[in-house]
Amino acid sequence: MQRISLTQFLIEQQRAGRTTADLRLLIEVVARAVKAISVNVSKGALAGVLGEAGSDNVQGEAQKKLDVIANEILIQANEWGGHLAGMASEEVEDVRPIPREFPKGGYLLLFDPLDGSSNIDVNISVGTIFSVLRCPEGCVEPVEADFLQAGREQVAAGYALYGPSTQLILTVGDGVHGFTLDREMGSFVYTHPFMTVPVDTQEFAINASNARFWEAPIKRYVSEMQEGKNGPRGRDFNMRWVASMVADVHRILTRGGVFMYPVDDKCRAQGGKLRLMYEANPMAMIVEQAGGAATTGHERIMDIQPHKLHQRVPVILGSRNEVERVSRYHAEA
Ligand code: P6P
Repeated sequence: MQRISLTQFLIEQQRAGRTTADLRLLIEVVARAVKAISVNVSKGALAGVLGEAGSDNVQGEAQKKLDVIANEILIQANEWGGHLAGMASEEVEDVRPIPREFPKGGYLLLFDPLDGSSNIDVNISVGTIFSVLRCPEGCVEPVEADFLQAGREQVAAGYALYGPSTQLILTVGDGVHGFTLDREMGSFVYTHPFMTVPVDTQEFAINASNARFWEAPIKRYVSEMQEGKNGPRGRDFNMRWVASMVADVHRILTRGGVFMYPVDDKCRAQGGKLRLMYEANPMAMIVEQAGGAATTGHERIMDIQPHKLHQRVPVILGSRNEVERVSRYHAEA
């Protein structure tokens, strides 16, 4: 089989008018950065990159050394890239406009540099999530307000999964495409064209230790799945929870499922657990482009008008028929 590289794929997308040269080159810079992150993640204990960094991020979460390393790799790679007007990171309080003296482009890049990093020290898959928006016309030094665009405005979204193999999953608005890192060649090879989420599933993903905090629709939905063929669903289900959104979403993209991090009594004050701009929105774009659905239980995630950069939202995404069922239960409550 002829091997197609990420570069060739992106050039084809550009020839078909689905990306601009600037967006193609931006994605290539991000791909190079995630290769460098993959090298650091895979070294583990050999490179002294495990454990705590001794600092907290803007979320008040203790940073792992690899959180800081991944964040620095992405910022340094993209600062010089010449395709961006600004960046925003889960790890950094404020947005980062590209300095005046640096080459600039017309896009805004948002990212969670190392999602699921609590799994690093136990050698479980983690990932990088990114989202690309257009910089508003005439904006030279973007401020936070310029980033606060609904998820439907995204021009590209993707994630890297640092698992048994390193994969890059990408959409530029024409389906979802997967690439696998060939470590010997140092290049991403196009291995998964047009990934789709099956509309039905046997699997659900939720942190069941929060059950006592859930709202009634989620309690109803999960208990029906736990009742299996003895209950109203008439069939058995399985549960998975990696506590690494990228790993859970990738499994769902590969074989179906429904991922839930709903609002509950524990996280209601923050609006939810997961962050809208660089977790929920990019994953929502990917899942919708793959034929799935992504809601808060009440509304489509990509229709939410953000009001702050690090805003949190409830997330229910995956196999369309299951996400719609959860939404129905919310409407009936
Ligand atoms: P919990 C990782 O910290 C993360 O942001 C997502 O990757 C993951 O799905 C979720 O939080 C796990 O949360 O409460 O199960 O630890």
